[in-house]
Amino acid sequence: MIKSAVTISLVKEAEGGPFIFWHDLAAGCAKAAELGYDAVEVFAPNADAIPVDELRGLTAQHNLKVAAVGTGGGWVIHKWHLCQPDAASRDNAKNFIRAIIDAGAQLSAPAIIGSMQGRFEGDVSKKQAHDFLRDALNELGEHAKAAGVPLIYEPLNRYESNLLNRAEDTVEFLGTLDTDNVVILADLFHMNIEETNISEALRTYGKHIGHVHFVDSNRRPAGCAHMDYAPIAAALKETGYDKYASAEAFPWPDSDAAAKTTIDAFNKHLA
Ligand SMILES: [Mn+2]
Repeated sequence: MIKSAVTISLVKEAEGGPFIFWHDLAAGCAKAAELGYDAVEVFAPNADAIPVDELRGLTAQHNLKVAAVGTGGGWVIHKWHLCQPDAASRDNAKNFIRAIIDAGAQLSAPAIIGSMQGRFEGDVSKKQAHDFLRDALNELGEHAKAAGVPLIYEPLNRYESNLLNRAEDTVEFLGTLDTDNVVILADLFHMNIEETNISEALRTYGKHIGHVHFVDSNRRPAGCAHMDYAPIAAALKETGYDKYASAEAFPWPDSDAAAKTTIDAFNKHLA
């Protein structure tokens, strides 16, 4: 059975971004539980800002899980990523992610590498960047394995990264990793931009899918644009997907309405 989740951002610098709830874990968890969500996905500025004990208490109180934790603060706040030309910056990025893997693991929540993957540009060739990404995913994937959680890698659309945008390229790249602990985040917004056919791409990912960002084509909540969810739901169910569909979308028209719209779409298509 696919489970529902909703995002809570604690990152001041990310304001205006695609997260449903903002800056208040207690209020976000209470609303998520009231609407019937299974879990929350938490985006914090850094590992130390993930309040592990508070989250453990809130999720226990509301019978929720923590679906995943984001790592994008390293990019949004520090402009670090895994494909920068100098080793010191790449190490900063890896250390930042490693600490978030450890914090999330205390809540059984895997970390997501999205914007921290970076891009190739300047003196860094595409091949060099893929080598940097491969090394980082191998190292961090094994680190996550030792902590008891998978590591989630999120292919982004072409306007956010030029490393891996499409399912067929991503699956081929996954085949070159030494670790078996990296899973894919299928974000329907990114896929709508890049894929010829979203449900076919989900079948291409198949067993590699470890998390879904459940959102509409314009990054508003599911049900607010022209995404066709019936074939998407069919493809996910066909692959046996049983992890989270998480609302990572703009809080449109406001946080509470966005959370309600998404859980209604989840119950209609994915439950
Ligand atoms: Mn996403």
